[in-house]
Amino acid sequence: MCLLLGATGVGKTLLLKRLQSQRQHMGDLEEVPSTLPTVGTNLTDITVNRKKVTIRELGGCMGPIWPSYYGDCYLVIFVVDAANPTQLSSSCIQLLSVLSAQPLQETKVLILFNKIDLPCYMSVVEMKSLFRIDDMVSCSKQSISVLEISARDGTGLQDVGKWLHSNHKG
Ligand SMILES: Nc1nc2c(ncn2[C@@H]2O[C@H](COP(=O)(O)OP(=O)(O)OP(=O)(O)O)[C@@H](O)[C@H]2O)c(=O)[nH]1
Ligand SMILES: [Mg+2]
Repeated sequence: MCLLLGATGVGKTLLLKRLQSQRQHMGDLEEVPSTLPTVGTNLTDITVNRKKVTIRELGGCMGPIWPSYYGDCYLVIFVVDAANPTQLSSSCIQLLSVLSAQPLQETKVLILFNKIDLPCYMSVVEMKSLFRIDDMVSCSKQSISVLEISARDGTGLQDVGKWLHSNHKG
């Protein structure tokens, strides 16, 4: 099981819809699938290079009970909205608590800076320094990867697929 985590509105559900559909690269005029805030959880099977991966999105509003889902999970994708500076510090604290959770010590972690299609987004260099990613990587047991993406226009989603493919078990 892969857990998809992140504060509300960062784009987890849209990302899942994109990963589910075969066509991830969208032209400017194509429709963006609509999403509603996930109240509860959202279980989705996606296929990456003919491998089935089950992803469980936990709605951002479920933060207080995320830990009850940490049990049978070997991958974590943590999404951050790179165009929303006001949410950064709380996202950072959430990420630290995910990384320090006992059941998640053996997981592989992918941090996604999403919404880089927006004009005011922060670059991966800025985000890495604001999140002190280098310190996180050196202090955490998990193997941590970082990508910048746009679930809206499809930028970077191929690399998310590659990460899922190479870290997927069984
Ligand atoms: N511009 C832009 N908007 C995005 C992107 N990804 C998601 N959105 C928009 O952000 C809003 C929230 O997206 P959701 O996917 O519902 O967010 P979520 O993380 O699932 O939120 P919760 O379910 O409440 O935890 C929607 O209006 C999306 O269309 C992106 O890459 N770029
Ligand atoms: Mg959602």
